[in-house]
Amino acid sequence: MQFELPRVYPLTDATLCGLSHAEQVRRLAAGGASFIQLREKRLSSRDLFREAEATLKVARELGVKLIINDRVDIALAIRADGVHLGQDDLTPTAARQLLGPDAIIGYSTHNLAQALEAVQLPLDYIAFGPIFPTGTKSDTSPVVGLAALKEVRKAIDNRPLVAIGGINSENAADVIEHGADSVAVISCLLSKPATISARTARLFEKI
Ligand code: 3NM
Repeated sequence: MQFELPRVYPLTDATLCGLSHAEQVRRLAAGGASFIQLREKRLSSRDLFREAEATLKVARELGVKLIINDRVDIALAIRADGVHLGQDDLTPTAARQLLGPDAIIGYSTHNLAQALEAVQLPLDYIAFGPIFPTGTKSDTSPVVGLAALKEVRKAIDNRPLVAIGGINSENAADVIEHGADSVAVISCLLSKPATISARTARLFEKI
């Protein structure tokens, strides 16, 4: 479970930008992204499997690590680099058993108690959010804010910490200052498809 989180961790969103996940990976990688999460909640398992397979092919060509949101079965079937799990998904322990020691496994937490619990789990990174209000996810937990992020940083020691929710090029440096190793972002990179690569590069420059 040794890997270095890049400062910028983009998640794909086909509804928001209207592009295939594979094309999003191309554009994000052109801006410098090397670690990307495929996040897709609308498709049937069959269609998601096909999309994910096509996306992984592009990711491999570009040297990008690809993580699948929620779906351990899809990650396993396509041999993705790992999975990102929410509080209601298969447990990290079960996912680790299925995916093995080399898979990258991340886990969403939304309060200090969940983050502390996560320290005991076989994870590669802990995500915490939403840091700020976000319009991208409708069923988010309450906004946690920067002070809580700082508290989580202290509580989880040097565990890799990803901040998510409402992060953009204006507030990202502040988020890093409050203890995040990486910022996970959707709308600040994908809301305008023509500028995905440029926005990604700009976010890297900011942090
Ligand atoms: N998870 P944006 S917030 C997917 O708090 C997701 O766990 C969150 O999108 C959490 O960068 C969020 O556009 C949405 O705000 C992030």
